[in-house]
Amino acid sequence: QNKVAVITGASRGCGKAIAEKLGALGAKLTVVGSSDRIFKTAEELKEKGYEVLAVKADVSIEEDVAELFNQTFDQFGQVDLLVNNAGVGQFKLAEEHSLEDFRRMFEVNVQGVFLCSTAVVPHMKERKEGTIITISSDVGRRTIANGSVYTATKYAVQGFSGSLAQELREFGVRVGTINPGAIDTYFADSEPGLDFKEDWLKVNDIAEAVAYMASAPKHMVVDEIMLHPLSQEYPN
Ligand code: NJP
Repeated sequence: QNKVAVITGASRGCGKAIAEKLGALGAKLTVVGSSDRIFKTAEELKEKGYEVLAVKADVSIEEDVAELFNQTFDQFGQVDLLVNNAGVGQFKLAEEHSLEDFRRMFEVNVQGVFLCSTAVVPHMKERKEGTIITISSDVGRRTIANGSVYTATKYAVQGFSGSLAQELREFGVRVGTINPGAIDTYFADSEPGLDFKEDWLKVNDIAEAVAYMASAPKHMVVDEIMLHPLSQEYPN
């Protein structure tokens, strides 16, 4: 209630569902996306009665990230929750990836998490409260064929978040990751609702996990939530 949440990659997929869930719980929302789609999503959220700031920003660009937090502080005065959700993925054999594929996945999935997190850390440390949640992946904890570079980005994010959690614990700031299996979204140039994705996780499953992690009592940190479609073989 009355908390301020910044959600990256909120124009569609999991990020939009996370914004809807947090809005329904009474949070004020900064929703971030790299395309104009973010403004349409923000309008839909406003129609539900939520207080929303939409910022078009690429999380991999330092100036964009600075600007998104400047606008958030101007409008809401604080940040209680950062959800690092923006992410991109390409799936093919390692030798089929170009250096540009590699760079882009690391820029968005890793550099973006670094830039957004470090932009808000001093503020959270000063207030001695705050939560940073990163949507990582089950492939941040296991390896898969045809996902070498994407997997590498999510292992990197696990390392970054784990270390950050230890640095911020004494300041009362909580850091955790959500590590899902396959989710029915637009991810990797797909679209939701295709027949073969019928049994996959739904965006609301991820939104519920974020809400649980973010609303844990102050003395408690949920370090990690791992969730899979029941139909998905795991770990490999
Ligand atoms: O993907 P999608 P998901 N700066 O494609 C935005 C992880 N995950 O919801 O920029 C800012 O439907 C983009 O908006 P726009 C995955 O790694 C997924 O599935 O306007 N925003 C859109 O709103 C990721 O971390 C699966 O085009 C940027 C959103 O990000 C998270 O879940 C499995 C951006 C992506 O929506 C959400 O992905 C898994 C940028 N540079 C982990 N680039 C899965 N789907 O199966 C993109 O284990 N966006």
